[in-house]
Amino acid sequence: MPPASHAAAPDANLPDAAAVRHDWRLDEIEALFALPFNDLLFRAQQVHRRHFDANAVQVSTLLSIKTGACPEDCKYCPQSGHYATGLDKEKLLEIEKVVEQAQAARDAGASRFCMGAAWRSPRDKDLEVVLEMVRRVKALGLETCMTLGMVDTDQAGRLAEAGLDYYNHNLDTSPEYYGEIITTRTYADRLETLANVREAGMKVCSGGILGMGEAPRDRAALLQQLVRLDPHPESVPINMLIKVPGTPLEDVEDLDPVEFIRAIAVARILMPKSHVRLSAGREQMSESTQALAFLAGANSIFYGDKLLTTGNPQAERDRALFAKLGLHPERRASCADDSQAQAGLEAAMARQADEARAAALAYDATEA
Ligand code: SAM
Ligand code: DTB
Ligand code: SF4
Repeated sequence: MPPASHAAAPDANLPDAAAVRHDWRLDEIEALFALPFNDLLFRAQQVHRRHFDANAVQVSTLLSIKTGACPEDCKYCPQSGHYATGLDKEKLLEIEKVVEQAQAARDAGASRFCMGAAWRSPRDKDLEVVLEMVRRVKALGLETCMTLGMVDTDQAGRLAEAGLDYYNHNLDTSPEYYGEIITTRTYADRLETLANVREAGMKVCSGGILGMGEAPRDRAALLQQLVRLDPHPESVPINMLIKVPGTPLEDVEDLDPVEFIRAIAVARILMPKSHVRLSAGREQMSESTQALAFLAGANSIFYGDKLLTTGNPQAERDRALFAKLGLHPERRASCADDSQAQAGLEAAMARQADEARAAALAYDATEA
């Protein structure tokens, strides 16, 4: 596993075919989706290499700080109070518990800590606690991200003031399909929250979920909506639906992994400078599909055994995958110097790669 010091810089000599645009038409986006798979991936790789080290992956860890009993009716969500998913609901976690988890995530090598709450929007008394969580997690040297539902301008301003780096709020699907999935808040509400986050000066994390029974056109229309945001979201999570028993989408038909990879590649082409996150659904995905996602331009993951309430690949499995693919964790832009944690993850990965090489050599020797 090459450590980050061997990282290749973005290649400025590659053609800048996909200059940053916000006016992509739906037919143009659909034409990208319709390209032969190899052509699409080649184009996405070129864009990717123009702007990023193609072997670096940003690593975030998630924690649910308030679980379940959500008043919203998002049909995909195990935390909605409208569906019987057998989830144990929990009150807002204590600040010390959050700090403890953030420290563990940092020590395991995460560079960003994302905290999620099952709220329609935060209440004032909750926000006070959450602001303190931001300050404390940031003091550990981690980037901070929160997803708390809708926020108004005042709430966004206070979060920004506390030092929150990113706010996650997903558009989830196309405007046309949206009403099939959520009825308790509108698409316009979501766009307003994103505008409030941007105005407060925070970085925007916004993406969606694929595999909810949407049509190919809806996937193109979701990406078109994201592209219209100016500037583009810095982080674009692409989730594959996790079909949780008890939710209305538990039996929806599987999305073909090739279609999922196409969406990642198109997102990469449309939003050349954004981090595209291969988000929920990795535990159910083969290593080959994940490898294709990285080839298509995904360059961020959630790392750690749990997402909010569902499973994620074991950290050890991810380290092995990174070693197998020669990927390395991306360093934080604001922290060019060695952070202990990054060094820790790189060291763990390097060890794993050495072990794999040693095992291969031993095998060769017995064959000879
Ligand atoms: N309650 C807040 C909100 O919805 O704005 C924040 C937490 S919510 C769980 C964050 C995101 O997780 C959702 O917008 C959705 O995109 C994603 N998500 C939830 N359940 C999912 C599932 N079963 N599969 C994939 N993604 C899911
Ligand atoms: C995002 O787009 N995906 C993450 C994060 N943002 C908050 C959440 C995925 C949740 C998957 C279902 C669960 O674990 O409850
Ligand atoms: Fe609530 Fe967020 Fe789940 Fe929707 S996605 S039900 S808002 S926790």
